Amino acid sequence: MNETKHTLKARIIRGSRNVFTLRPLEGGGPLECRIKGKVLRNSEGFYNPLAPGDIVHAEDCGGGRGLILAAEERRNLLARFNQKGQKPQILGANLDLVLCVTSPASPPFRPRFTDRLLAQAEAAGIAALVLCNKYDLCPRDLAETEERLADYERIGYPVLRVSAQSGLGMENLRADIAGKTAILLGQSGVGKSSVINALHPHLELRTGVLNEKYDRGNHTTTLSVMYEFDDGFVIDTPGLRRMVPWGIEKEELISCMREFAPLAGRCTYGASCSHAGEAGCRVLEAVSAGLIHRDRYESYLRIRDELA
Ligand SMILES: Nc1nc2c(ncn2[C@@H]2O[C@H](COP(=O)(O)OP(=O)(O)O)[C@@H](O)[C@H]2O)c(=O)[nH]1
Ligand SMILES: [Mg+2]
Ligand SMILES: [Zn+2]
Repeated sequence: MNETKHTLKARIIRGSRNVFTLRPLEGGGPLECRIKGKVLRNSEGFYNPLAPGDIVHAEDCGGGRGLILAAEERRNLLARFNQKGQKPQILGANLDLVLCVTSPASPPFRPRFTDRLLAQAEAAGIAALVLCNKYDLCPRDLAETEERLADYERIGYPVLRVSAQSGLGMENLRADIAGKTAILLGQSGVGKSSVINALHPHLELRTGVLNEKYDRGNHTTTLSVMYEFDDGFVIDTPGLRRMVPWGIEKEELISCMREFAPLAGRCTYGASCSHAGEAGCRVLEAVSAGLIHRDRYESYLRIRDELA
């Protein structure tokens, strides 16, 4: 009888590869948990068995400690291929929105990183938007940034131009993530943690890339952390330097790139076209006609090269 009393449902809010912090769904203090037994269903083959947003059943052992008994089926998950671990790493689970964070400078604008994030979000079936932070900076190349941001809008992604530093656009962001579980992704230094601080100053998250350099090689710095608010959840992902997509078949890639997707199967060589130079390729025609941005096409080729 006592046993059922101590079993609860909880949300993963952070974790390494074997110790996790859970928040009981019915509220109350967090629990530090390990997994009972060796493996969890739904988690085999991953670098990390659980990620923020996962819902688990746990046993409260008292003193703020517990044991994870089982994980619920995920509605969706966002992962990348962890090259060091040679396994897919779950960045977040049960997500409503992927915020692909970028900056016009410091670090330099890298739209191809954003393309990878967007493709992974499409593959996972999760809504995504482009969040251009540091919009207070006025670099010489803002024109280049704007040209690509406009293209993201053209192909159907919402784009938010914000500054965590000046507060520009933060109210729009607040409105877009209200009531949702959102994940912030982007290369190191674009301001993911700063954006969360700007939304919720009391959190005082560590910011700056120096820490990440210092912590290089430390597993915990490469794993996600969820922040809980009255009006939703936000997941921060520290230390993302590379974004190698995972779980996409080569032939499926064009379906994960929005403006390419309608052309799937329409080339002369049908589904076997690699869109890399074949005659009668609708994708190449669309690039020539300006319907697919050359940079996005370059992203396509590079991602495709990395897919198994
Ligand atoms: N000028 C400017 N700097 C920012 C802005 N947001 C963040 N930064 C700075 O960029 C650096 C990296 O920010 P951080 O939040 O740690 O980036 P993260 O690695 O993506 O989490 C820090 O030095 C921040 O102070 C912004 O909107 N404008
Ligand atoms: Mg950070
Ligand atoms: Zn083709």
